[in-house]
Amino acid sequence: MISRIDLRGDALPEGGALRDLLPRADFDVAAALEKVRPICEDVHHRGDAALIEYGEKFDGVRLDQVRVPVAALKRALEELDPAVRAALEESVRRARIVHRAQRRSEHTTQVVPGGTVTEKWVPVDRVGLYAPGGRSVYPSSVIMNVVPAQEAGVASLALASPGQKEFGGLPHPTILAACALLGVDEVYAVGGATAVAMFAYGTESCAPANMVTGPGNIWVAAAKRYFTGRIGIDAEAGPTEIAVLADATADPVHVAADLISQAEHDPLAAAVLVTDSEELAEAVERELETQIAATKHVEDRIVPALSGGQSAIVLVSDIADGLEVVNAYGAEHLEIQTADAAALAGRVRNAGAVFVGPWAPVSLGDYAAGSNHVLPTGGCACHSSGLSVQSFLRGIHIVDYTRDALAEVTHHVVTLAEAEDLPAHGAALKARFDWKVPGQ
Ligand code: HSO
Ligand code: ZN
Repeated sequence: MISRIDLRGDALPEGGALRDLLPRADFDVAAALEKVRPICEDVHHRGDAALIEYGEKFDGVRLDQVRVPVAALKRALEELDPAVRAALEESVRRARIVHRAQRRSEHTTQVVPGGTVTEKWVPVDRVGLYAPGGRSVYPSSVIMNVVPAQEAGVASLALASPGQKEFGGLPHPTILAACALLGVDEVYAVGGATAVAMFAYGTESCAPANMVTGPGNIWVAAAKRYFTGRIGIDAEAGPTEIAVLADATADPVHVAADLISQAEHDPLAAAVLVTDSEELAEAVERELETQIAATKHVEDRIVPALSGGQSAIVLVSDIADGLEVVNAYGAEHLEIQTADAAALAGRVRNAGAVFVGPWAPVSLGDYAAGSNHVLPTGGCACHSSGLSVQSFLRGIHIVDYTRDALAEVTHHVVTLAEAEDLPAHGAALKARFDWKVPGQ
């Protein structure tokens, strides 16, 4: 079912050429952008009326108002299964521990006597979070977005999630319950690209946000791209990915289970095993067949994900080559299941998150490791990080110089301004002093 790519034998190609040999899902955000643009502009011009019309068209629900009443949030929490509530609470508790430790403190550097630069960290004023509906109702993702924003000190947080027919047009009750648990009471029954447009432009019911985060389908990714520059975004999240770097010591039962765990998300999800052991590859192939027979979401997601061009077993000559392959791939999630997993993990350069050894499966990170599960996909791990407190902060430099400190450096500023043919820049300093070129 899963294809093989054999990279044993010749030396591995370098960088980009190696990346081109590796599988990856086709996620064409640029094409989706053209379809999303008129919808976003419609929300801009017609506000809530457009949101209500699109809700009817795309989600099949006719709303009187897009804002979810606070009473509905409270009710959802009251009616939540107590075991689910306890698990969500534990997930929140662990995520808070990790994200609280990420908070940054203000730092002042004395550059010269009388001249300081202070770096101050200021949270974004207002953030819009998106939580998908349909196939992906993930209260855990609400936690992973809300906790870092709250720990960063974001004062205004709103969440949007598509209205669902079977819940009277409200978003899924576990999404509402997660919001109530986290103290988010501004929730909108709005889905997909229209939710991003609502947050970007604002409507009669919803004030505009400075930033939009949260997972979503290709339409959400396209809307985020459309508004980049106007608002901040976390990332254009693509289908989920797991790569496992494993040697002969790995347990094929664990490896197969972990590959299936992420294939379960989406027919476009990617599961990639990189190994130097043909025996392990064969055992994992057998295990995949056995375990798939006993799981859910088989035909609609797992089989297409594993047999799609985005998934593969990659055979390498040795684990050093395996490390090169996973670094070239830059997986959203990377598991290391080798004899020296911790040492190898320290040599990983490109991955959204690294899971070390047999007792740290990706599913742990999805729910309860304390780490964030909103991570860069599609190879973006080579330039971006997962969601964190830092994602919601802006660093502002505060420059404070005395007269003497400014006087001391004026000749350098004037020289550079003249070199750039910008004499007025230099004049702005000279105007403050009875200034002559030193030594003349
Ligand atoms: N693995 C997904 C997150 C998730 N898993 C939510 C379960 N629920 C992307 O990191
Ligand atoms: Zn997952």
